[in-house]
This record gives sequence, C-alpha cells and structure tokens, in this order.
Amino acid sequence: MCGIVGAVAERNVVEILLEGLKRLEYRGYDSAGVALLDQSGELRRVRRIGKVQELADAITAENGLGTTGIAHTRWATHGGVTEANAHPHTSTERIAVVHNGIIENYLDLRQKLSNQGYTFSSDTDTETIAHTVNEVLKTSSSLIEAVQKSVKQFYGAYGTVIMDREDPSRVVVARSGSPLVIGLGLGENFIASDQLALLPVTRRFIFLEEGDVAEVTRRSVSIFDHNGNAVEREIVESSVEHDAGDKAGYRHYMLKEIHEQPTVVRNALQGRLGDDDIASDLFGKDADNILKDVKHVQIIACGTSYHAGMTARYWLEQYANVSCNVEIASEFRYRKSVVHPNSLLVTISQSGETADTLAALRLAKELGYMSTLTICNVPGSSLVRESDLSYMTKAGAEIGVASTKAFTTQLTAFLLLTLTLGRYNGLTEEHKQNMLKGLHSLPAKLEETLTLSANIEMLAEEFADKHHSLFLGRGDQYPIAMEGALKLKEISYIHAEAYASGELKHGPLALIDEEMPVIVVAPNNELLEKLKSNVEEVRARGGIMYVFADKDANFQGDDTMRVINVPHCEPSIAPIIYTLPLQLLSYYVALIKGTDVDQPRNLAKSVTVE
Ligand code: HGA
Repeated sequence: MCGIVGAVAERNVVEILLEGLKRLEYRGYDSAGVALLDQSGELRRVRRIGKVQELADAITAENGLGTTGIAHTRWATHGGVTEANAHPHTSTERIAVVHNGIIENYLDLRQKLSNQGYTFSSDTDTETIAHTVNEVLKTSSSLIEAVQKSVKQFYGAYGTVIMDREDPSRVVVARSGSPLVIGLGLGENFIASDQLALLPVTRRFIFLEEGDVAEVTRRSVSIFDHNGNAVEREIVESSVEHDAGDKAGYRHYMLKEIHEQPTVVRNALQGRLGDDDIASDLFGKDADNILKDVKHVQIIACGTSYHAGMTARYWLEQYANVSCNVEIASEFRYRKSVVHPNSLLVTISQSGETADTLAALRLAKELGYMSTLTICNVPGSSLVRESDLSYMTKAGAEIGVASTKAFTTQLTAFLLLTLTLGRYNGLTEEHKQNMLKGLHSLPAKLEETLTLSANIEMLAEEFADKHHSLFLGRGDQYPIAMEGALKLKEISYIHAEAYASGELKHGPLALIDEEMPVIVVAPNNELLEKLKSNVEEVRARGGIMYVFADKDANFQGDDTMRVINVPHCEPSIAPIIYTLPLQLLSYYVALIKGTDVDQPRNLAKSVTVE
C-alpha cells in the first residue's frame, strides 16, 4: 500500500527520499509527492500523478532542495487519483503530512474543521490530519504535543509523518495500525513505512509499536507510548539480505521471482531439513512445548496466503491428523467464532503487515487460542512481533505485486508444520518418509518444472483474446487452481474462476463453450480418475481444455485438449510444483496483453489498509 519516507539531515535529502519511494513504489503507485524544508523557512511541495519517475523529473526540473523532507507514494482509498489528492497534504502552508491508512471519522473532522475556517483542497481523509494538527498546535507548546493531542481525535488507522514549516529541525511520527520504522544514521535520521526504503542509508532500525508517537531530529529520537510515557524501543540491526533493487536481467520482477523459486525454497530448507527428520526448533525456541499439545489449527490469511492456508488444511488433516479450519481474515475479524480446545492460530502474510490479518491476530489473542504462530517473509514485521511463534519463509524481497515465491515458500513452511504436528498426532512413518523425500527433491523438481517455460509461452497466445476462464482442481490441487485463477485475474485482467472439479455439474458446466478455456490441474494421486471423469464432462460439452498433468496420468491431447506434462513428483509436493506452470501461464498471457505485469492496475503490495 502507500509508501512513506522521511528524513532529517544536514545534507540535501531529495535523493534519499526519491530512492526510498522507488523502492516502495510497488506498494502503491497512483501518485507520488514530496514536501521539503530548509533553513530558508519555505515549505516546498511537488506532487505528480503516475510513477515516482514523473515526480523525480519534476523535482529535478525545479531544483528541489531540502534538509528535512517527507515523501509518499499513494494507493488511493479516499478520493480519486488526482494531483490534488496526492500526499503530502498541507494546512495553511505550515503543516505538511503524509499518511498511510484510513481516518474513518474523517467526515466528522472535515465538518468540524470547515466550521473552524479551514479550507480543504483534497477529497482525502488525510487532509484532516494536517488541519487538526495545525489547529491543536495553536494551544500546544510543541509539534509533538500537538500530534499527541490530535491523534486522540482520529479513529481508524494511521502511520503518519508530520512536518512544521516553523521548525525544520524535526518531524513527528505516529503509528496506529499502519507500520512505521525509524532508521538511525550518523547525525541524520530517517522514517519509512518499510525498512526496505532505507537500506541504502542505514541498517539500524527502531520499529514503532502501536500507539507510539515519536519526535525525530538529526541527533535524537524520542518515543512516547499511547499513554504519553517516554519509552525506549529496541534498536534492531536489519537482517533483510536482499537488496530489492534490480531485476537481474529479467524483463519483470515477477519473472525473476518465478525463476528464483528453486533457490529460495532451497535456502528455506537449508538447516531445517535433515536426512531423516526436520529440525525441532523451526517455529521458535520452545515451540515444540506448545505444538505438542495442538489438537486443532485455525488458519487466517488473505489473497494468495489464504490459498496457501487452504492447501495446508488438506495436508494437516490428511497426514498430521490435526483438524484445521481456514478463513479469510476480513471475515474472521468481524464475526463471532468458536475456539476449539487446544487450538493454534496460524496467520500467513508475505509482508507481516496485512491489516486484516493483523487485526484477526489481535482479536484471536482475546478469544483465547492456546498459542499463535505466523508464517511470514519479513523479519521484525508486526505479525512476527505480535505472535508467540514465528517461521520466516526466507523468500527474499518480493517486488512483483502478484505473489509467486512468497506462496511456494509458504507452502514449504506448511509441509514442515505438517511434519512437526504429525509427530504428536500419529503421522505414519510411510507418510513421513515420503514427505521428507518430497522435500529433498523439491528444489530440483522446481528447476525442472521451469523448463516448461517456452511451451507455456506458446500456449499463452491462445488466451490473449479470451475474456473468461475456468480453473479446475481436486483435493490439495483445488487451492492451486484457485491461486492460478487469482494470478490470471491479477495481471492479465482476464476473468478467471476456480472450482473444485466435482462441483462442475452443480452449476459452472453451464458456462462451458469454446470461448471459455478450462485449465485443469490434475492431481498426482487417487483422485486422478475422478478428475478424468470431470474432464470428460467438459469435453462432451465442447470445452477447450489445458491439462497440467503428470506424464503417467495418461491424458491424450487432441483438438479440444492440450496436455502439458509436469515433472513426476512425490504427491505431497505436487501442489507446490503445479503452481509454477500456472504462474508462468499468467505471466505470459499478461505479457501478450501488454499489461503492467509488476504493478497491475488498482492493486498494490502489502495491504496495510482494511
Ligand atoms: N487514505 C489515504 C491513504 C491511503 C493508503 O494508506 N493507502 O495504502 C488516501 O486515500 O490518500
């Protein structure tokens, strides 16, 4: 979602802000802006619709200079994509604000502030922050005091950075619901909504906690908790290895990330997967003491992570004999649910900042789950800090908005969790050995699967003029069909729906004709024959099918059925393997359609608003 960068320094901070924005651009990319202060006492603001490069060009043209500055890339929630709605927002050319989140009571605030004489120049909720702080500042002795008083009026979520033209030596930041991190430099300090933005200037970070308000100057950081008490927060040396900067010769980040999967899965398994077993402390120190008592797993996630959870349910129940429910976070958080005895709550999120998932975790803690585990890709993220147990997927920075390697490393994590919980719940030796064998072979199988790339590229041409498509799967391949459909929707804008293939005759068969390609993910197990019957049902109605299947599954291609042979693999890892051809299919269809593959319309990475 929106990206925030701020800096207080002695040098010109324009380049630091722009580089930070470029690194966060994939989070939100409808408009961008910068506000700068220097000793001249002038507040300079430049905003542009479109990509950060447009903003950078404009700032260069205007010779932008400033030693203190705040910057933002926007993913609009309130107010259309216009320059007037782009951040930073100002109040009487004195206060400048960038904001990530939603001020839910903005209409009431807007009314109140209008009555007090403030003129609004945008449709955003964010502008109410600027005017509120400006108003409260009249009766406060400092900017931080004004912000501390102001936030009491805000309902909703905010990560916000605020500057006062009258005092270029400091900025004030406040966090509630949207992440903010302070980067510590030498004689200069920085702020961002994600550490990635600041990696070129520092690796030392303070992660603000819920309700924190902080004042940042060149030489100091003073933090106050939600009660207004001064607090010390730990300084963390960043362990984020990957510098997200380049595409390594690939045309898009998404393609690079698809091809990275064998390597990141190998890395994720390194030191965790032994010859005869898996390490015992995978989910945190003393995790086994908790996990041995788990009798039920409740998985909460959104989007692609939800599909990883759906797949995990098949594994946990089939192999580990542990009952499992999976629910979309935005549903779970707003309904009454029943907690099963000895229930482990598992959240999944690439960023660890997904607003709905985080809210669901906080709710679950009140509901009395025996423990909470998060499967996450970002160390130090909110989900990691707020969960009892955590597992890092080690996928490296994922820049493409459509998730690829984050998904396959999440699935890998769930196979490890299945083995771990299975230990205490009667996982058979045969299943255990098969799963271990599957995991050992996984990186090489992923590599082999990527060699299908050229075939799939050719296949993609047949989709380019289609408007609808159907994805079918059974068993643990049903969530993979769902993920395949999501990928195609996200980046090619072709309408795609996924069905458990046994459901076909209960409705979707009515849609079948030759304009509706049907993509079938064939399982490599006892459900194969059932799926073959479903395929015949489609064939009998003139449907055109694309079947991804093991060679041994013996699908015979013809005019109505294209068969793509996927490498033979151990059944438990098949969902991970079959994900790759579907990712490649979406990628190449999007390429032919000429969409913005890495930054598809209307979407953004790291969904920090609900
Ligand atoms: N509500 C603000 C900020 C949106 C946001 O945080 N997106 O991630 C706006 O619409 O400008």
